[in-house]
Amino acid sequence: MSLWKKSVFPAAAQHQKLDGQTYNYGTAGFRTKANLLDSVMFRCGLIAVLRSKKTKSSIGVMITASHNPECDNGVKIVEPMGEMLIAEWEVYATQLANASNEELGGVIEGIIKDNNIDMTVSANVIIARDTRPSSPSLSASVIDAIKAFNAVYTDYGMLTTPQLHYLVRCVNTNGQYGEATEEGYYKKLSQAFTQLKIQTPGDNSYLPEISVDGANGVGALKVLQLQKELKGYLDMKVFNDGSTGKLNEQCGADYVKVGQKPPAGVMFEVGKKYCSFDGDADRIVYFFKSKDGSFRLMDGDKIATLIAGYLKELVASVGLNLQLGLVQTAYANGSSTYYASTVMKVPVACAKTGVKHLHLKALDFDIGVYFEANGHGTVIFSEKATKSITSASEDSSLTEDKKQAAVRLLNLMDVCNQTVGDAISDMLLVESILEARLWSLEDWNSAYTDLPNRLLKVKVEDRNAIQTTDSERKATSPVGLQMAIDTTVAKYSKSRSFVRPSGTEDVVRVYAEADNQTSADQLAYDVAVLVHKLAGGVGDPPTPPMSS
Ligand code: NG1
Ligand code: ZN
Repeated sequence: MSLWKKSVFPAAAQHQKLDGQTYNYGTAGFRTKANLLDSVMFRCGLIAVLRSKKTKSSIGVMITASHNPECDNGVKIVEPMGEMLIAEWEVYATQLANASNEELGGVIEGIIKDNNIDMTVSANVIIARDTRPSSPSLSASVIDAIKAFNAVYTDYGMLTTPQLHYLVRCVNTNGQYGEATEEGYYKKLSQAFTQLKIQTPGDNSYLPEISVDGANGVGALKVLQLQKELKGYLDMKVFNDGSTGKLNEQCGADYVKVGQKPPAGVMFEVGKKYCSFDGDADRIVYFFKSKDGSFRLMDGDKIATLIAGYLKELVASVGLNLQLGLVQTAYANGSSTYYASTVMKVPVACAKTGVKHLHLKALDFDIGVYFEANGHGTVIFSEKATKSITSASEDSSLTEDKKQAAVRLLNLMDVCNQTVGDAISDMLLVESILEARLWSLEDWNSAYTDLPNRLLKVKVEDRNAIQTTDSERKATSPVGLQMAIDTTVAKYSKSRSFVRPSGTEDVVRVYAEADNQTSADQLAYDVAVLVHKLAGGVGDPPTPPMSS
């Protein structure tokens, strides 16, 4: 018997797979009710060790269910450079998660054989978790697996998802990306941010103050930590900090974006700046109260265009030959795509939902800005971009203006968390740009006006009955659905609609936009009815919009 079996089998016996449960490595890992996840966590611990042996690098495991309700939980595996687990290994993770204890040995052997893994190579796993009550015991299940494989691990306790991604990259680059500690993360971001502030002329109308909706999650705790470093530079007032409310309940980026309204627990006042994080602080949206009292949202699309526009200007003012591009998903508002490509003249690419897809597409550019409309995104700089920005910032033959612009780019690069979307880092990035531009949130928001839109969910028997192509913008199955959607869309002006199975919930999502809200609502409803009819809807058919 192989040596590992002697310790893995008895440990696995303590983490039996539940009968009748099927698990899928979805848009962002495994995610479901927390009480169904013990065996999945153990198996993810096994996968992390195997991946670590295969890559001969440290691998991350993050325990969180992001914006989902507190009773849910989940797990994501992080690659050596801080990216999401590669697709080929998602398949292995899924096989392992669905293997009974009897099948487990065979599946592990298969993975070892397929990948030629040398089991004598040492492995290292880095673990962190969010604030959910179920997270400590699920994290313990991951650790059981690592111990059973006799591998090394570091448990960082409670962190935001992007902090864990950052740490994995730091460890694997021997500190080149930053110091591999939580303090190192604050240090890197705050140093770059304060440098940018020092460079910006002092006497201006920028408001160095922001109210942060922490979604009652881990982001709230971490903003308070960062605040210590940014005293006198940015005043971050945290509400929904977890001291009373429940995680993601009536608060957080998803609640604000989907409901297009402010979160609970906020004193919503004119003239103030607000932002909302999600439960694991990898998403952010901004909002404010306009003078007429209405709610205004700056979502991921607005954040992306703000960042891309500013970076493009800086690159041009230094005179660098770097290709900057924007990556969005089909959920990006049509107005943002038009504004980016036609007004800002930034090339726009469309990727499938899920940051792993956006991240991959962003690698095609020297500077790739990627954002989901829901506020999940970041900027990545290629090696070429990093090198040319760094050397320009040190080039004494450049004019002072050009050099200053290069130094700004360098600092902005350090404010970005290049491993994954990061609410804290994105907030600092946005604040730096608003200050440099002397923009209020009203100024920023007026760049373009969103097309009215609606997002709906439809319950069906098997959501995978819906198959899509063209970055999820067209349905290829069930037969006839896309044709019916096209006919419906044609009835409305400036309209667009698409459907896809969610990767994190057992639903089909329907998106629609049109030139007015009534049409967008009606179109979404019409398409939801089509999905319910043609794709095996369960329960009552969708309810018509209020206005009709
Ligand atoms: P699914 O459930 O696959 O639509 C949702 C979001 C994604 C992404 C993931 C991970 C929408 C429409 N979908 O995915 O953008 O953020 O959750 O958290 O917002
Ligand atoms: Zn999240």
